[in-house]
Amino acid sequence: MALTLYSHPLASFCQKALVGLYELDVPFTQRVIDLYDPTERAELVKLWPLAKFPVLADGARGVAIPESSSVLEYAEQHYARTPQLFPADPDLSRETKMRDRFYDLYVNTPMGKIVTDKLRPEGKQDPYGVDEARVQLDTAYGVADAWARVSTWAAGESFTLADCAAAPALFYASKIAPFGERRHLADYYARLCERPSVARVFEEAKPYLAMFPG
Ligand SMILES: N[C@@H](CCC(=O)N[C@@H](CS)C(=O)NCC(=O)O)C(=O)O
Repeated sequence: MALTLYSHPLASFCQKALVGLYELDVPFTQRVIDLYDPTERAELVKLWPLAKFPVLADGARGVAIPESSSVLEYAEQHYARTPQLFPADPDLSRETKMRDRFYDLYVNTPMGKIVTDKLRPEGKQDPYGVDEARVQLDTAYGVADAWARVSTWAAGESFTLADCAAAPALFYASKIAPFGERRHLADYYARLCERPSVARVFEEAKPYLAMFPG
């Protein structure tokens, strides 16, 4: 097996893939890509012209898989000993995929909008877009809080793909928009932080955290 994950320890979607790969206990090599380095960026672009990571390259099968959810689906299908992140039950499977989308699109994405606005050149900020993102994030917190009131994990009683998405999204989101009165969400986040795969990913990000503009 020759799996290589093109990623960066600080990048939230890469952290999602890392949590899942650690959960699955799939051996892989991490190729850390500095997107500001033209040579390293070109290496990623060769695999995925959109220059987004994570990308999982499988030398044995000659494929490169972009998109964090697809990376984990591929790893589970081809290399996991038992299905873990993708429930077999059709209803639970659909719910897991929906909640994975939810954490990517309504927590991670607005969080990214708020954070990256700080990196824009002077005069190029988008305060209206940031306000919209803050409203969306707050609404999403309400939804996640209601889910966490009745479920141990993001989509039921087992740790799934949706938790891989939730962990880094909530990690960064909580730094720029605290959970406040959302007690169930805060408890869920605390459970995530105690999960060994998540704790490992957050620990690996620590040396880079000074670069986080939030
Ligand atoms: N939908 C993609 C999102 C990937 C993504 O946006 N990754 C970020 C890092 S967290 C990235 O590559 N950013 C670099 C850029 O946008 O230039 C996924 O799930 O993998």
